[in-house]
Amino acid sequence: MQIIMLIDMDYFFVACEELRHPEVKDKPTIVGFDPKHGEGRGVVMTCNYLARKFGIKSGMPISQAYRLKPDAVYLPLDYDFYEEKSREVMKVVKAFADRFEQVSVDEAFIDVSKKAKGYDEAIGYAKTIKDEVKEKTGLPCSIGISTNKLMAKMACEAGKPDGVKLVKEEEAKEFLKSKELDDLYGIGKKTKEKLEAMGYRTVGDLAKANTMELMEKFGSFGVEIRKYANGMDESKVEENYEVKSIGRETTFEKDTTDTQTIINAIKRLSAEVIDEVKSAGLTFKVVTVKLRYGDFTERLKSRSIRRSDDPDDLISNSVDLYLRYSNKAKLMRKIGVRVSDLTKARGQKKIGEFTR
Ligand code: DCP
Ligand code: CA
Ligand code: CA
Repeated sequence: MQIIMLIDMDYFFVACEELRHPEVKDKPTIVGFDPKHGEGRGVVMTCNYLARKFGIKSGMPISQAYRLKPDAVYLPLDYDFYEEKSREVMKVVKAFADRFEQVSVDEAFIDVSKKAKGYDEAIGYAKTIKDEVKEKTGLPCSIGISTNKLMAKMACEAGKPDGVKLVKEEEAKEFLKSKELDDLYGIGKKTKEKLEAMGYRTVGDLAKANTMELMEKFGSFGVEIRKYANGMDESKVEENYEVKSIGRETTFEKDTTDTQTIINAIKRLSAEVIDEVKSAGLTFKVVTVKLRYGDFTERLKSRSIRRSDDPDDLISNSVDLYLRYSNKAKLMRKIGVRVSDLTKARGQKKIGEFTR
């Protein structure tokens, strides 16, 4: 029997902030854009569980969060710091794994079939991992345990926060039955709407759905989600190496301070980046702009956004990063646009070999 675990950090960005601002620990706390007393634009990246009690959640406009809880603690995003913590966490987790696959900044699957024999041992092993992560990094996580990746992920969600949750193979169908369609891994908003239009309401309905009908509507993806609905997933935990990125840069013919010239270049570079992202079937989560001036000083500015493969998201965020952080008085020599934290559009695998 395979034993697969998913380790996912709890309220990750805010948990990282707690390490250096212990005073926010007992307060509803949000990492995201500046709320500017309710006038701010942009979104909540994440918040702690205290803030979630007020209805605040990831992806919500920061102005809405502010209306819900104006006296919460609002902290700006420091992606470099979270990545550093992420690396520490992953190093700890990896040491416990037979096979290790990081799937996002705060999440990794491990195959521990050789290290933990049977469910009882697996629970003890997961607790050890959880304690070790906490001890070495100071950060809380949750761990889902099952016999495949899908169910490990679903178990982890159910065990949050600060939980270790096992779903045995024989419990999988029952466990999934009453879940909402978009609670199931692989099903987003659009697929959910289509399934609902076909008369399916819950994951249990989908599990019994007519395969031919799903094929007609969704092709092989239909067969795949029906398997998921039955708790089945044959994908392996695949070793991966490092976070890769896709980027383009250009050097201006003549160093320039002209905003419009620079914005046009950003648009062109973004379009090229998106072409490559799409042809590889990927989505991205982090946008980085590189500004190199005539005096060879350089600025790199990054932002984490809602996962996307949309050119408009890339253009608006990279233009905004440029407008916010460039020194307009200096001549610009070179500009670059890069996306990272790449994931397969319909999977959640992090992809290697696309750096340029
Ligand atoms: N994140 C983001 N934008 C989103 C959602 C999340 O930038 N729309 C970031 C902030 C999160 C991190 O990614 O801290 C991990 O996302 P998770 O979905 O795992 O959420 P959290 O770790 O914040 O909370 P949970 O305890 O529910 O896992
Ligand atoms: Ca998390
Ligand atoms: Ca996560």
